[in-house]
Amino acid sequence: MNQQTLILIKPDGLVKSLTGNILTRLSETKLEIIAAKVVQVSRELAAEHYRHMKDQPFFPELLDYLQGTLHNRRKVMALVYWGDSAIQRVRQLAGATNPEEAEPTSIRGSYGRITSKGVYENVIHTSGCEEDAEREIKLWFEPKEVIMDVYPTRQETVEKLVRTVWA
Ligand code: IDP
Ligand code: MG
Repeated sequence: MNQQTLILIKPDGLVKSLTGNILTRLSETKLEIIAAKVVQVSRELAAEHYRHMKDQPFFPELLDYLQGTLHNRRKVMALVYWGDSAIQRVRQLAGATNPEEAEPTSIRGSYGRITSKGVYENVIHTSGCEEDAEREIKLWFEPKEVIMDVYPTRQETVEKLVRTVWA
């Protein structure tokens, strides 16, 4: 069954120059990239993305981590991959949440670590199920940024819209 899944290359992945390695690993799946961009993550976006972790003691550090303040690299790369069993296949390639428990050849097993502050720096995020994927893709991307019609859309008329265009 074809599915879409959100992947984030987290700031530790970018700081360690792992983008190429990670995309190469992901390309082995033969899944298709249907959206990609670099994002400067606001506190609000980080908190919404990780809202299921809000009662964890490490929640503030987790937000610092996703925002890139921990790594002095304030960006993440966000991608949507599409294809057969995309969610499960990318999760498998990513490995377990705890990088020390992740299969050594998985992305997290190869490149992740546990910091002294206790946050798992596990290099990538990848959606856990279809419901999460839908919520996360809609949180990170606008419909026009995704090149396939993965979820229903509607038209909205916006008046007096001020937007930045190239000068
Ligand atoms: P997932 O990223 O494998 O889906 P989640 O349980 O959704 O795992 O956790 C979100 C993120 O929070 C993880 O990727 C990891 O960075 C961090 N995290 C989760 N559990 C722990 C923990 O027990 N200690 C430290 N960090 C954790
Ligand atoms: Mg998760």
